[in-house]
Amino acid sequence: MTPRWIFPIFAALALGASVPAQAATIQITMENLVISPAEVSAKVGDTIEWINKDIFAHTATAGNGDWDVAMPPKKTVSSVLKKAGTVDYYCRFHPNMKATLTVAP
Ligand SMILES: [Cu+2]
Repeated sequence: MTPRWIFPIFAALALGASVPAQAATIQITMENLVISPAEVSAKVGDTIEWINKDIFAHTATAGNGDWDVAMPPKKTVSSVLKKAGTVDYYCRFHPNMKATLTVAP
């Protein structure tokens, strides 16, 4: 008889195998009205975890209109990068919050 714990391990391996090997998860934090790091380099297929540590909402809004991520207070939102290029982005509520995301193909 197969021990019960074997099945969750197989399930985890199967999930892991569906993610492309090189894809990374990069964290960008918004705290005290500052985006850090202010410059991030990533690749298409990478996941950005937008972490809002403030008690008010922020957005990460691409200056070129490509994307607009809304972060409720004290929440983390994930998005997957789909397009290569350098994008300057800002927070719609706090236009002084600015940063740059460079996405390689
Ligand atoms: Cu903001």
